[in-house]
Amino acid sequence: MFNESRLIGKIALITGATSGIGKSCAIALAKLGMNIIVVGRRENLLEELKNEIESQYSTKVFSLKLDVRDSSEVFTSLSSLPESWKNIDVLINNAGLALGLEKLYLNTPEDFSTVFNTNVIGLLNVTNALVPNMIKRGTTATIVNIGSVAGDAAYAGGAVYCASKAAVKTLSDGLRIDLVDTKIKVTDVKPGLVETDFSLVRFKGDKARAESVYKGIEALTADNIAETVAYIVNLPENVHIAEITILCNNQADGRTIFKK
Ligand code: NDP
Ligand code: 8X3
Repeated sequence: MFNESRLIGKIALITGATSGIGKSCAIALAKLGMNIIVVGRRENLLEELKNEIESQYSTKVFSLKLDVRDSSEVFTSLSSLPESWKNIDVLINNAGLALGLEKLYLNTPEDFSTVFNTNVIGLLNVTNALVPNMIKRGTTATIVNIGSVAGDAAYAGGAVYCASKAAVKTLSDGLRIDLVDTKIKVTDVKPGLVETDFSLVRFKGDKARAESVYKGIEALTADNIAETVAYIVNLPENVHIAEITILCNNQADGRTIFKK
């Protein structure tokens, strides 16, 4: 990790900041001196995080209750940010989820729509609402999309989620190409198993089933991912990481895990 922050006073917007990886990213970037716009649907958790960060670090937090699936809400909210919060230097597209671990043909339309509308359409909504102003400003900016090793290959029962994360990889690659004549960098961060509320959400509140995912293996933590994200956004201007895969020990890829 660098000793010095290049990011003091700059602004990061993080989607899905109410828990897990997004929350850890908010804290890690605040530690680097960034002002943070935290986005999520659970307003009370956004307010708690704002208080936690502002009481510990000399940075400001703007809390924005937003459902990333709702295009008009996203464009309206992001275009009406206060003047001092408009110039976003770092975007972390993190909001996302899986629902169920069923055979593809058993996924309900409600569930597969929610997964695609959050992981893919939500990422597009937020990105397209912010990138034009990043280009107009002409300054260095970084977009980090939280993909997954699940996007590299399908696994049993995970096809819908895996396809959504494959889309995140392709959108990241395409955006990097479309921004090649700018100072905007695009990185796809692909974690393996990270112990967060992810499995609790996937299994719709079944705590025992969610906990069993992380038994017999020391999974990554949200902080492990946030440290890597902080490293990426704090790199010198000429260094552009296209993609990074982060696994815990005893995980080899999205499908190969050894548990004790
Ligand atoms: P969490 O369930 O802890 O966090 C998910 C976050 O996404 C929450 O803050 C939630 O906020 C937000 N979110 C979900 N839907 C919406 C929405 N419609 N609008 C706005 N925010 C939304 O899980 P993780 O931290 O693990 O997940 C973060 C990202 O990391 C996801 O994209 C996930 O796919 C990815 N990932 C996770 C891995 C893991 O093993 N945990 C591995 C690889 C990638 P709220 O409910 O308040 O809206
Ligand atoms: C989340 C990790 O292994 O549950 O992207 O697909 S996994």
